[in-house]
Amino acid sequence: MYPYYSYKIGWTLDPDDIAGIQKLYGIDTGKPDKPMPPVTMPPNMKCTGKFDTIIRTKDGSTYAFIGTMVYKLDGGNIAPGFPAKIRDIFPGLPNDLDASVFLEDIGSTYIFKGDQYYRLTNTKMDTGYPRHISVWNGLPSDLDAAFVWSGNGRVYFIKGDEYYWFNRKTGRVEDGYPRPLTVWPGLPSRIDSAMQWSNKRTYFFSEEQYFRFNDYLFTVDSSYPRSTVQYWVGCDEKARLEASNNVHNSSVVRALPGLFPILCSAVLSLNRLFNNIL
Ligand SMILES: [Ca+2]
Repeated sequence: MYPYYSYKIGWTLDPDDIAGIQKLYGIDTGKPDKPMPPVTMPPNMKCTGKFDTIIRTKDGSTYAFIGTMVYKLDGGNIAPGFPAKIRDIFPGLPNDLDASVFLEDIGSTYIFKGDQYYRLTNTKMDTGYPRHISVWNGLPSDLDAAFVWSGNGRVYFIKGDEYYWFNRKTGRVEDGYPRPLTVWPGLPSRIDSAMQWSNKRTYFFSEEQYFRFNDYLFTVDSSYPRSTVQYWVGCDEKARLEASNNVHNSSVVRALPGLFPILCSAVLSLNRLFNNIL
């Protein structure tokens, strides 16, 4: 892998480059990537995209928490029975959560509030929780967000305008942290929630907007921020049409024969092509 590429006729990528691209974007199947389509809120619910925190669970589900309520985002629609009270879906979990992170290798979801944290397997609280946040040696209480960055697999926590790398091997916050959030180009000064989604991309949520991070260019993708309400909560028809157009555009690009090897030889252009796909 090199920091810079220029295109030459007949030149091909090294195998590790191709493997890295396919890890991020998947192997080309000739089919369009499926964007996250807008979902429909019940007519009696207020439409808001400001999440306290958003998580994934071992069974592949995605949940967004807002105050006392939780939304399950299932296959592009709100799952039957949602939005629902947190206490009804996640027994023992409090309202107004701070931050959360899913550790895929052990299948556990960790949720933080104040100076306490909770460990869950899917929606079920594991025995012996909550515990004090001091178990996470070096982390402060009252966190804002947490995530596993898809670029290196490390666990990061955000509080205010600073972030922490929690080193899972040593069991403590790494020396030299916290560092300023400005290290992550393109992110706003305040993050409400963050998540590595099932597509292995890392998303940051701030107020009513969200940002998708480009792990190769190490900055926010150029067509972001976008409206969380439109693309994740899905309250208006405009967003639905835009998502539909993105599927169509992706189909046209992917249908060109032999295009994928050429795209592999121009990594920066490839990333731009994905800018319109959620
Ligand atoms: Ca938060």
